[in-house]
Amino acid sequence: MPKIAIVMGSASDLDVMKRAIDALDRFGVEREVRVLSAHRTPDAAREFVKTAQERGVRAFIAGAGKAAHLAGAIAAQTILPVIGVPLKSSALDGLDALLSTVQMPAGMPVATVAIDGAENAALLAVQILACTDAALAEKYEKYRQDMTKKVLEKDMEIGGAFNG
Ligand code: RP5
Repeated sequence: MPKIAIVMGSASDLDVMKRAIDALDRFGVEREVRVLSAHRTPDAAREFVKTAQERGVRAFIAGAGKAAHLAGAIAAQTILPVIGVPLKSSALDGLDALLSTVQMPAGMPVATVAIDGAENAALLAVQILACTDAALAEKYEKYRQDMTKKVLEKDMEIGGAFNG
């Protein structure tokens, strides 16, 4: 079964990256979770990426803070899609990680989500897999419909309370 690899630069990133793990689990998508750093464990990170496709990995989610090079370093080693999650783990509130992750040079894309946007990273990964998995696409459609329904219920509730 196709898998998503979730990689984080430090164990201290887990609280936020857990949102990606939980979202994949909600859709029943298989995942591998690793703590690997572009700076502290470059050889292990490279080995993990180089062998990922043969294990069934179809996209990476990479979360890192500060000088966040993890997503870009992974993208440099694979042609699988890489989704970067800039994390708020510094005095600069994640702006450092956002710029480090999003400002990739031409020819080397990383799909960057919002600061701490781990859940959206997982949803995007699900959408990638859903392109070739009809059952997953159906689950995703249902998730979207449920979300729309909830917003419209709130519209009724709040509109009802304030519009007389
Ligand atoms: C980054 O530095 C990690 O992704 C983490 O967000 C940040 C701090 O790491 P620790 O010093 O807490 O291990 O590389």
